[in-house]
Amino acid sequence: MHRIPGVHERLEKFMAGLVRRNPGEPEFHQAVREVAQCVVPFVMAHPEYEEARILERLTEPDRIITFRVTWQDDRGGVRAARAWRVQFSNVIGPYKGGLRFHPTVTQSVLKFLGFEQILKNSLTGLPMGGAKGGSNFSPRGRSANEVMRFCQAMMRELHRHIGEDTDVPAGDIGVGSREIGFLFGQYMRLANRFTGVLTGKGLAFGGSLVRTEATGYGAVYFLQNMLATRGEEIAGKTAVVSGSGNVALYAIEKLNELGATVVTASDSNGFIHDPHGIDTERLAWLKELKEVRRGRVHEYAQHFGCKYHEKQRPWRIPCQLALPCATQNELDADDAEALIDNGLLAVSEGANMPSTLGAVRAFLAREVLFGPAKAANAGGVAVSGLEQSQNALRISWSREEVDRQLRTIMHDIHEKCRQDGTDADGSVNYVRGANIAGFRKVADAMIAYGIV
Ligand code: NDP
Ligand code: 2IT
Repeated sequence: MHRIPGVHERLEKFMAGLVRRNPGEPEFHQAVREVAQCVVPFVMAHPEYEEARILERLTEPDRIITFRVTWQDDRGGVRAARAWRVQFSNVIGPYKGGLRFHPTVTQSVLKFLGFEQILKNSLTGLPMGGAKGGSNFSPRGRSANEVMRFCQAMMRELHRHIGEDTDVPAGDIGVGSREIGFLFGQYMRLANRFTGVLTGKGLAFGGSLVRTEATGYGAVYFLQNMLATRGEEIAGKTAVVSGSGNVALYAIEKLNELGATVVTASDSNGFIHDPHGIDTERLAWLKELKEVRRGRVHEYAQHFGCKYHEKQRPWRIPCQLALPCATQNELDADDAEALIDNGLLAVSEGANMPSTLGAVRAFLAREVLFGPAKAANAGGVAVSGLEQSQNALRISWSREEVDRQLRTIMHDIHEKCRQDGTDADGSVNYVRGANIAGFRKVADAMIAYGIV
């Protein structure tokens, strides 16, 4: 990057301006810096992007809708939460991205997620813009009726801003098929229209086969593609996975199917270490625990007699494959060094921005195969895009057909990363590849539109 004179100054000047314009938003600054480190030299080498001020325009959301959600708990108490929809860019398609319900949700978190989503959606090759939304509402410990009332109250405002050709939300942390059902039911009641306005829907009302599995499966397909560049495969390897939600569970399922031994899973209270491996039978138990009983991961350790490490993360457990699938900044530079010292070969990010900038730097410096989130976890939104296509065509494709398309999309994303990320020595920097390939398509569309 330092080959072009003035790159460092241009990057720091750009970042200083961004930080000044967006005070108190550290996650957003972090996500933009990761992209800008790769894109600034590229932009400087392409005056048309520089003159059109693409990077400055792309880091300013089209709009942010903020609203209050008032709802009633089971005891009749009145509750108020804050909700957002960050409509970041619809340059290459209608706004698209998930909704997150978690007490840690802030405008900064949703801006980082919405910004990442622009480039991720671009990489899928499907016509989807970037957005994200959610609320600081905490679903933990709430009854199904409370969650339903919250979803209905949120949609009372959100329905004005979304539509199948405008903005199509989906799930993320704390928003799974149950919440999408509540949100969709309320949208229909308010709009009196049955359209593909949300993705991740139930199979009975327009959902796509393989959407539930898509993010986890896709992260493993991406990992397979990266390993193949070094003549390696998943079979026989030990994998460490964090999280125990939608992404983690189906990453574990696919890793098992391909012959890896997955030895960890976690939640925000700690992780379990099961040297036997979370095999098919144990995974079925874990899925029931998380998806049906909505229990905690420590119960797995009690049931199967393995170790539970309270308030710790799983990165000190030796492995060749690491898949962070819980949340942002869950893996720092020290964790990265520990993983590398223990023989790490590859990382595939199931979660969004799970590795800190220091961790990413460590992985790249030590030539670990590192699949960044916007490439590695794009399978989820890609199958959301396929759900939109099926809804528009009013048909449903088979499991085999959707899975085939998912594999092809992950393979193609890997190829795009290779094209834009191959260094002089032949190694691939997937961070640079993903950022530049994702950026170029959006930038070219912006140039075509003129000054808008
Ligand atoms: P879920 O709500 O299904 O699961 C989230 C998991 O992460 C849970 O195990 C949860 O534990 C843990 N977690 C959440 N917040 C924290 C936290 N602050 N600290 C530690 N652990 C935490 O969400 P998903 O599996 O859908 O999402 C996981 C990640 O994958 C997120 O980064 C999301 O943005 C990303 N992602 C999701 C996609 C999807 O299609 N669902 C698509 C692409 C990316 P606990 O129960 O204790 O909160
Ligand atoms: O981060 C993500 O890509 C998602 N949560 C999925 C978004 C979607 O629209 O399916």
